[in-house]
Amino acid sequence: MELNNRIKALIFDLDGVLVDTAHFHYLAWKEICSKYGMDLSLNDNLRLKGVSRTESLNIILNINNKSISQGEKQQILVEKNQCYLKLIETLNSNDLLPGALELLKSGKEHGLKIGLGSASKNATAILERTKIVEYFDYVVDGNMVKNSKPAPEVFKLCANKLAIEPEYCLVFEDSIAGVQAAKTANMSSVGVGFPADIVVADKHVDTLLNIKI
Ligand code: B16
Ligand code: MG
Repeated sequence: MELNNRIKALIFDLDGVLVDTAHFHYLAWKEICSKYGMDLSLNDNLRLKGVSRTESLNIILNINNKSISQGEKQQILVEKNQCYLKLIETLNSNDLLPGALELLKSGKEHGLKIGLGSASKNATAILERTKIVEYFDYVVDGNMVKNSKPAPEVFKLCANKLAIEPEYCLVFEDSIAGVQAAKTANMSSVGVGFPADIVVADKHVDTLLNIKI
C-alpha cells in the first residue's frame, strides 16, 4: 500500500495495531467471565475491540443479561486490569506487530507527525515496555478522553495537539469502533487485520508490513 502524499500525520491505535495485546485483553475478560459465571465468545469479543474497559464490561453484562451494582462493576474493572497487567508482565519489543517499527521509523524519516490514539489507560506503559515511545510526537490514551471510541474525541484531540488538520491525518485501526471514530473525526483510515467480510475503513491491510510513504 502506498500513502497519499497529502497525509501529514499518522495516528496509530495501539492494541491490535502496533502491539499484540488484543489477545491478552480477551484472555483477561475470559478469566473474569468464568469467575462471575458469564460467557464471552470470540465473536462477541469483536465488539470489545477499541472500546473502553468500562464500556467493555457493560457490553459483556448486556450479552449475559446481567445487571450488577456500581460497586461490583468497579471491583470487576479492577480485577480485569490486574489480570491483564499480569498477562502483559513480560511484554517487550518482540510483541510489536509485523511492520510496526518499520512504519514508525519511515514516518519519522519522511517528516510526518506521529500520534497515538488509544482507548487503553495502560497505553504509555506499553509504549515504554515495547521501546517505541520515542517515536511519538503526541500520545492520547484512555485517561485523557471522556468519550471513548466510536466517539471521535481521542483522534480529534491527537490531531489538535499535533497541530495537523483532520483531513491530513491517517488513522490505523483494528476495530470497527476505531474506524467509526476516525470517520466521524473526518480522517481517512486504514483497517489493519480486519476479518475479510468487514469492509469499513478506506483501505485495508493484513499487517503494517510493506506500507510505502
Ligand atoms: P485498558 P486500543 C483498547 O485499546 C482495546 O482495544 C480494548 O479492547 C480495551 O478495552 C481498551 O483499550 C481499554 O484498555 O483496559 O488497558 O484501559 O485498541 O484503543 O489501543
Ligand atoms: Mg485496537
